[in-house]
Amino acid sequence: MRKNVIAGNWKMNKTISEAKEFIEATKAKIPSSDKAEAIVCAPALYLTELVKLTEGTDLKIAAQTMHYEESGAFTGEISPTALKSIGVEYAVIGHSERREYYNETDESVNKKTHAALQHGITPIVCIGETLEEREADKTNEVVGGQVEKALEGLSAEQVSTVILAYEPVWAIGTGKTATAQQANEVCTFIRNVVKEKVSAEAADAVRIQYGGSVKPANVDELLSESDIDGALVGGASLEADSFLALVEAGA
Ligand code: G2H
Repeated sequence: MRKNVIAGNWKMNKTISEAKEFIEATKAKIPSSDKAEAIVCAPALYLTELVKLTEGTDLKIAAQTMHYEESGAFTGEISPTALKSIGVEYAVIGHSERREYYNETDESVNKKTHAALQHGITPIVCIGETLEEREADKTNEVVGGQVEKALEGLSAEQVSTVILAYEPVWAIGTGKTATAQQANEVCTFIRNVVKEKVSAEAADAVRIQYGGSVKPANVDELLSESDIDGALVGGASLEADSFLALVEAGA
């Protein structure tokens, strides 16, 4: 049985006091991690402090992106080594906003996925099609290509530990959620790509989240689908009560 992963992606929101307040309000209420994994993807600036605040709890802290090199002249970037040194265990890689605004490519996503795994960081690898691509009937082609490239060169064992996040770009922050059936259809397709390109065991083990306007009102339906193993949530993860409701739904 795959364990659900509920991850709140705060994006570029919250001050440090708001971030700490949220963690204090939620950390003791997270169900034990053998039921579901609960993660907050926080702005990089707060990671050190939030990791310390959540020590010994079932709430985990993730970076929203990272570089693939261990160190070097990359002004403003954060390395996997640095993340590991402060105890960060997860990193979002290739979110569509980073693909759109910061030149993230399938190639850099692949390098970052390798780097994360080499440093013991679980990558949450985002994939998803635009509205234009969906309307042109290219969803499988686009998403399949992204999955294949992201996982290129990884062993089946490594792929088993990756978290994939299917986020149709047209459903992000727009209030338009894919229906549970639409979302599951693509997640099933993704699992089949992993089966074909990697192994049946890896396909069975890999967790696939859905993301895009997930909220307490629609999370149960999404999580009841056979190939959806959690959610990557932006807007609805910013309030403590709403985040806790989402985590409860996944547990
Ligand atoms: C998709 C999602 C979180 P939202 O980006 O990754 O955001 O839930 O606001 O659509």
